[in-house]
Amino acid sequence: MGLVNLSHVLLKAKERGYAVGAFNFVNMEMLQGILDAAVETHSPVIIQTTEGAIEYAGIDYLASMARMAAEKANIEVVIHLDHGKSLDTVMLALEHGYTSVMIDASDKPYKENLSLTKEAVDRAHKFNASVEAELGRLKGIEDNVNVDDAGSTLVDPEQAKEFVKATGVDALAPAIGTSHGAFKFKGTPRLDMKRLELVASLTGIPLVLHGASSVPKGSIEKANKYGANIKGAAGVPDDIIKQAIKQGICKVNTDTDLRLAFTASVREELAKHPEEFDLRKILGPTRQAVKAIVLNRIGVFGSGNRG
Ligand code: TD3
Ligand code: ZN
Repeated sequence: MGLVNLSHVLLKAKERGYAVGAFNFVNMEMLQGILDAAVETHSPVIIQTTEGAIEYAGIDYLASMARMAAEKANIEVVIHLDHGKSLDTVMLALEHGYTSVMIDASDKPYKENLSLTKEAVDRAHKFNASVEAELGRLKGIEDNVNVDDAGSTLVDPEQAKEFVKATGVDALAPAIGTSHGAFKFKGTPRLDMKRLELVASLTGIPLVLHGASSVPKGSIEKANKYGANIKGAAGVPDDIIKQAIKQGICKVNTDTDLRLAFTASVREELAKHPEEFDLRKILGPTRQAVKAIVLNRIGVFGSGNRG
């Protein structure tokens, strides 16, 4: 109960065949919406912040809100650094009580990724924190960086085996065809499940699916109805997520779905109540909209009553 590290929740998930949701937050309403859903369903939960979120809100605010939320929740909560790009950010997160960090050197040459990850593992394990790394590279808007087709590659399973052995990393994010953001597929959504299965069997550690948002039609329609202009959005369907969980995915990252629900709700509240300027009246329903997304995701991941 309360604050635990990533291995603690993922090893159980791997053994029992479900995944734990990792949800990004940048403010109090998002954090509360996520936690409310996890507590209500007795689900373990991973709350995560990117470097961009830390730049936006300040790590003191984010870490103290997250620690307080974890301590008072009667479920297992992991506080995770998402896409940490340097050892400096990793150390900053560890010093602020994060129980898990991602070192994402997937844009660097393989050898450099390996040595940075190994160093992050040595440092994080001294704090009893876990480490996630990435091999291959996802397309899309990743935090503040846009990775195009040419910059993206899928994971090499044999390399993954060697990487995991050499670094002692606790969890691995293999690029298998997802991308960050709201525009993941042009045609039929497809992931490289064979590659995923191979990585799972060759590495034996819990795997992480990035760029996993489902991009719900309801959020897009609501946003567009109240003034947004979002066209051609497509996410990962729930049945593909379930298949990926069967094949070794134990942590599923969701950010875009929360952003879409949040902004669609704000648009709706402002449009429906043009006289309103009490923030609580606008952001109260918005917090509920975030919660509804997380409740749905927990249902898909099968993590309810495992907290
Ligand atoms: O790491 N993340 C979240 C942060 C970057 C993108 O917003 C994910 O893998 C989730 O990606 P998404 O865009 O599918 O929610
Ligand atoms: Zn990601």
